[in-house]
Amino acid sequence: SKSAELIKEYQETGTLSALPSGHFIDGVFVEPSHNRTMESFDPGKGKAFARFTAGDAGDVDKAVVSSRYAFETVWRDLAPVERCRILQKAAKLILENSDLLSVVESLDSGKPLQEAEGDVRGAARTFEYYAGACDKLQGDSFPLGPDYVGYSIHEPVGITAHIIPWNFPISTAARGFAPALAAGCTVVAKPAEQTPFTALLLAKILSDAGLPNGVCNVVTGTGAEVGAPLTQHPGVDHITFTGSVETGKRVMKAAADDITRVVLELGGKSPVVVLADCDLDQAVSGVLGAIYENAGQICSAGSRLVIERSIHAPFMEALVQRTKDLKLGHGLDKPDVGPVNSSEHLAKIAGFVERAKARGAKIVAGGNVTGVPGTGDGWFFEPTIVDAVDASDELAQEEIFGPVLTVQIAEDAEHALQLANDSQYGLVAGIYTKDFAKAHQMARKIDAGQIYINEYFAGGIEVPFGGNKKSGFGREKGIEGLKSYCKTKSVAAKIA
Ligand code: TXE
Repeated sequence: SKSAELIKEYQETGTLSALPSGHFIDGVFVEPSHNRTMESFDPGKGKAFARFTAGDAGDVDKAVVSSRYAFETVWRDLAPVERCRILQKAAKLILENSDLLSVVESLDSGKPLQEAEGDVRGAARTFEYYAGACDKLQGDSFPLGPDYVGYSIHEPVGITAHIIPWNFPISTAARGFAPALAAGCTVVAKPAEQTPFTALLLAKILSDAGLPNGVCNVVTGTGAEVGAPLTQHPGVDHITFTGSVETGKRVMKAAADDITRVVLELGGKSPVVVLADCDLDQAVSGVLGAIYENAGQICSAGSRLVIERSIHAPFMEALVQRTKDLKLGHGLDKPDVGPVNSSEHLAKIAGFVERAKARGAKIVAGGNVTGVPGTGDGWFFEPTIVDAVDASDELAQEEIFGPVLTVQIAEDAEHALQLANDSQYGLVAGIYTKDFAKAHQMARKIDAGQIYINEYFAGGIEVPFGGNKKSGFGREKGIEGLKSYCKTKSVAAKIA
């Protein structure tokens, strides 16, 4: 298969010839204003495998100018059905290029290849979903009586900036680009400096699908040199940011200067509430996937297990056993759990666990930085469980963003609800119980943007996604995600 060929090429040469170089501006790959590059690393080996362009404010400006011109001269006023056809074609081309996209995504982020393949299928599905929405952005008409006509239309907000993190590079790009383009907006994106390549490949695929030049631009580089000038650029009308709370605050402050619209998708410390009457096997599998998928580097990871005391012992026995059975490995070897994304991030995760050990924490699985034979100095952390953690402990309050599960024991369902809500974050929550009335009552009372009942990560692009409290605001995905890229204009006319 194509994947096997690509993996062979990487093993033999230490890089991939299909990697793009330069920024993608105005429909082509262009060299930067200053010829500087940065290294991108294979987290599974802890080794650089490619260089990419380190842009600056000058590159950002070119991309914004290109995006503005494309918006005003072609994309804004194109018939919605034409936008629909281009996005449909994009979905098809993403699937046709899925081997390349998946291998690059796995290599660059470290995530297991099978997870990267799922992300690429999800990206195609995102374009398919929003393709179908282009020509259904209907307004309302207003009953003003016989002497008036009143109606509303949804206009595109304009030039949209997308700041993308390293944990879901292609998924986050697709989740922002597709609704923005469907609404008639143009795009300037900055991928994370750890994972620049799939956003560039996606921009080229969109161009091949028929997207006019300048409608989707990608500028690579650091947060300080590219991200900050992009969020400060007066030509940008809307910012979609996914990342840390600290950077989110900076983005919001930059947006305030020009009253630029902003959607912030920040961190989480999401609870998985397991009640005594759950299906035990279903809940164990759910908790396992919630924390170890992408090595726990998911904003919506289920990083706190909140479990009723009466089933704590049998549940933990099963969970610890299955955690110990997980195989770590290089992403391209399709392990159960891959490396974490960077050496700095590995040190941050280890710091949380080392401090917990010093406080006498009950570590019942994992707990250490580790190696995988044949991977050199890859950045691996053992799948880890810390039991019986107090709600005030930093392990229960701070986002670790790694394969570390914090267990909090609840006396009953009421206490579980209280623990679930005891957080500065409010992104998602999981509930496992066979009692559906109880599940829905709890769903109403948990302060989070989305609730999963009996299947963590249930639902797809159809379901709005976003946070409460410090997890941010604004919603992506679903029709609500599309509306974020629209501004409503109402028209009222006297006709008599
Ligand atoms: O995030 P940053 P980092 C959390 C997670 C992680 C921590 C730090 O806990 O350990 O954040 O990760 C760009 N103006 N999440 O340092 O800085 C940056 O280049 C504009 C949660 O990677 O938020 C990158 O493209 N942009 C999370 C993006 O912001 C700036 C995903 C995210 O990086 C910028 C990632 C600036 N001043 C980390 N500075 C989630 N919600 O899923 C940086 N950037």
